[in-house]
Amino acid sequence: MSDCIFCKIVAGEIPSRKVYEDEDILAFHDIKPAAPVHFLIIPKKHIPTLADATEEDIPVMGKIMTIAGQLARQEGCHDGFRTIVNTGRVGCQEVYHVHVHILGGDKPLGVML
Ligand code: IU
Repeated sequence: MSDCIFCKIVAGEIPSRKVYEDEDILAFHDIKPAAPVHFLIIPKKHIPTLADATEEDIPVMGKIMTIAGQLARQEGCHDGFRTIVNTGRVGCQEVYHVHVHILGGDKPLGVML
């Protein structure tokens, strides 16, 4: 989608600090980190919210969830992390391109985002 900021990050039109990339997904550091480790994992395909994901998105959404632990460890989360997906107005979603927040650090993280 042309006016989607995360699509622009995927296209390389806006720079990001990449954590991981393959043909289906991109992971990059959040510009306003809410924890010592805070990055986002997104599908390259524009899916506005988790509520818009369909059966055809099962492989990419599954990939995001199954690579999360590997990327979190790679970024220094050796004793767990939080995984957050904000969805829609009530879910306080700000960017309408589905993304999984990965948050971690040394100390347990309270309720956030
Ligand atoms: P939310 O789940 O939609 O509420 O969170 C969007 C996140 O995207 C938020 O943590 C922002 O700091 C982050 N973000 C970003 O990393 N890069 C950007 O260019 C923009 C938002 I706009």
